[in-house]
Amino acid sequence: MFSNKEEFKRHFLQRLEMMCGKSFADSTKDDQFDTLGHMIREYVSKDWIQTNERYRSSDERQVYYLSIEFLLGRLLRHNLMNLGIEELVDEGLHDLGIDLKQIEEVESDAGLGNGGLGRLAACFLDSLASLNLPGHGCGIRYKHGLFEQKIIEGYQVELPELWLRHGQVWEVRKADLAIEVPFWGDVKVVEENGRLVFQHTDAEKISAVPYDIPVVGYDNQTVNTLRLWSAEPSPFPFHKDILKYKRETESVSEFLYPDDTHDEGKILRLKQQYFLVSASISSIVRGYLKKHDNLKDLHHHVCIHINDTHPVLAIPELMRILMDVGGLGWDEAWGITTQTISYTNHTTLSEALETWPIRIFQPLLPRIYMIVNEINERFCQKLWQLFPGDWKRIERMAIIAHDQVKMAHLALVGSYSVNGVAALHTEILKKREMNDFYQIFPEKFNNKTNGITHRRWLLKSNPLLANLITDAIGPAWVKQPEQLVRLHEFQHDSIFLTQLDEIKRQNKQKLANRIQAQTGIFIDPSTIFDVQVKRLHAYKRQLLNVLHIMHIYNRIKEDPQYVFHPRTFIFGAKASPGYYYAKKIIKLINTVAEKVNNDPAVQDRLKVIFLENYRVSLAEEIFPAADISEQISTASKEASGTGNMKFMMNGALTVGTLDGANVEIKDKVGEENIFIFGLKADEVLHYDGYRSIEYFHYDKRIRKVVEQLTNGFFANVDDEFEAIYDSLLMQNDQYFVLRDFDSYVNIQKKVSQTYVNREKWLKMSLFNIAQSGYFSSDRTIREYVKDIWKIDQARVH
Ligand code: 4GP
Repeated sequence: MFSNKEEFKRHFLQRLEMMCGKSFADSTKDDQFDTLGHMIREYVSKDWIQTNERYRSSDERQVYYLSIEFLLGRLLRHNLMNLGIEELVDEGLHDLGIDLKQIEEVESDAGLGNGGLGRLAACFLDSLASLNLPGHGCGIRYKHGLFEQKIIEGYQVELPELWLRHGQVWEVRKADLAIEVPFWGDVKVVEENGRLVFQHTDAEKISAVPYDIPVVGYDNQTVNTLRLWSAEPSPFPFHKDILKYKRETESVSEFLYPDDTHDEGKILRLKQQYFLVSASISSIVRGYLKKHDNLKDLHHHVCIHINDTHPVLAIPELMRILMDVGGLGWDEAWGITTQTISYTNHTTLSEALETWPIRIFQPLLPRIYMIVNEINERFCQKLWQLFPGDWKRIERMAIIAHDQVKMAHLALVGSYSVNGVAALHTEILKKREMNDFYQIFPEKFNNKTNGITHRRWLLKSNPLLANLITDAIGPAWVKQPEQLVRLHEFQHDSIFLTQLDEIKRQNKQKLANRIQAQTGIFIDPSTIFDVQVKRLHAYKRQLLNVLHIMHIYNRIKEDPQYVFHPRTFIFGAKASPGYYYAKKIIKLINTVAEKVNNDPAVQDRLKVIFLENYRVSLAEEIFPAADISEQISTASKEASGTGNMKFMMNGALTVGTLDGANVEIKDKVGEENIFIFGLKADEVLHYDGYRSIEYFHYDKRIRKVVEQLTNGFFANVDDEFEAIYDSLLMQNDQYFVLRDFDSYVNIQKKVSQTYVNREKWLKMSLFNIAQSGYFSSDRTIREYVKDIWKIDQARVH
């Protein structure tokens, strides 16, 4: 297509005129992005076809990663980089008077996810392709990804996200591969050749149309596929009210996570889950049967990995296909299913453990319900044999109990591997949350500490640092991130440390410019950039951070001589639309910001910024500019965290509790290179007699900030923060914010003292970068391959 700059330019100009029907001189940035995007998509076609052919003709086990979320972000720069044509394209466009950076900004983020779980899936896709592994993503092509957040008068306002508004350059629609997914209706049992056959009759069918997105590996000609399913009306619907049918059908892939607080929402959510699973498994089986006569050996050739419980219906769906379509008996089908499906748990928070009322589940998915019921009966019989008479235990462990289907139990029973996402999290699953299951299936449990793709989160998003690293240790780290340890050689190299300092300063300046452009607020890059970016949730304790800011503000006001290194506190967070408390915290952050940023008494010393609409592309600008990474969840509550790894890789130092993967970050860098504070997980889990009111009474600093929530300190907000006040005092502070306050204030003092010792700080920062290779998702994926998926390992090493 093009192999040098001149060819690229020629093609680009030709293509632009043909595609847009206008001359180059008249073209807009959108036209230029579209043209370039399509060119690059076509550029990868040859490798894409070859990769697929290679997979088809090999006998290697294929991994299908089923996830209700894929938080991809933008793909243009990432693809150019992985293809090794970034420079060529950049220079070619430059010759034409186009700035690639500006073109990049035109691309919408593919925000098909809420947070960590969805971003992890996207990092895994990159690592699978870059490690040359047969790993395919299966998800839903939501018309609207995660809502767009606007902050209006300090409040979060949600607008529909419109990533498809200008079309999608990366996807290829494959209408000929559509699959019909049945809902509602009845199940008829008929006898055929002496065998009982189950027929799903009178079903309402929805057509699942695949859109394939290429997943380009780094410098290896491997192009994997992310297949996203879109819900469309079946081509030959028999329906009285065709418009209603169309509307209802399309709603299945309209929004990511529709509100599920009402039954209407619940049905839709469950529909989405079955839609994803049914379409994906039918397509997997269809591909498999092209090469094999029957399904008896499926598990030797296919792994289906379920990312949390949302796709857990893969278990009964595979059973259905093996039995009703493949003609296998229950035992054989069960043997195959339980050697095909593996499962990752991402949270122990009980509100996130999904259950579905039978009254919804059974009519919507009649055949699937029968199978789940049978799985449950057999499982309970097995439990009865193991624990005769122990009704309590059986009731606790049953898949169906109290009119509810428990999705996590189904996952635990029907998969061969269950993993947590950080060592501490897996231990908590084994010892507490899933202990009943661990007792009977100890061999299923294993840990896979999360990782992030260092290609997006360092090489792409922080080119200055990436270049410094490459100049120092050569380029091999890009393929072997563990080589970052070689940076330790530079611990005493003052020139290197100065360069590191200068790069951080430049990245901070860049972010400061963006903040000023966006909010009008001037930020001084010589202040400490102290950053907390993640979903807004009570357990993540953004509140602790805010109370600390209020405390610092009070200190400076009380004593203008108070020694405090100037800081800029930066937040980014979306709250679930229905999560009242989280939205109040956003309002609180913005109210504190308003007060602090406008008070001349603390000017130059304290700034608070809330960056609206936190998303992947914004994150890429934030991580390189951070000095401090706030990872302050109540210990035991954050399964792993992955932002913590992105900060570390970009040289920020962690202020954190011993929670999730923070524990492993601490193990890698040593206590002297991280700021740990607060209760430990065991202390939280076994805390005896916590009374938050005592902390309120006995600690003046706490009393003052908590009272400020409601005493008119913030003008014009009356009872705005009552819910927060109540959570701390009336509801006894479930997340131990007041309990950890003192410890947090102390560690923050230590941060300030350390920061002024530049040499020490830079050495700590370098130490973190050097140790961050372990947290590459390449390492994580290698572990999945070795312990869970057991794909031919020869290729991975
Ligand atoms: C998140 C966990 O909260 C986070 O600790 C973890 O790092 C991430 O998954 C990836 O494993 N969970 C979710 C969710 O995003 O929706 O449950």
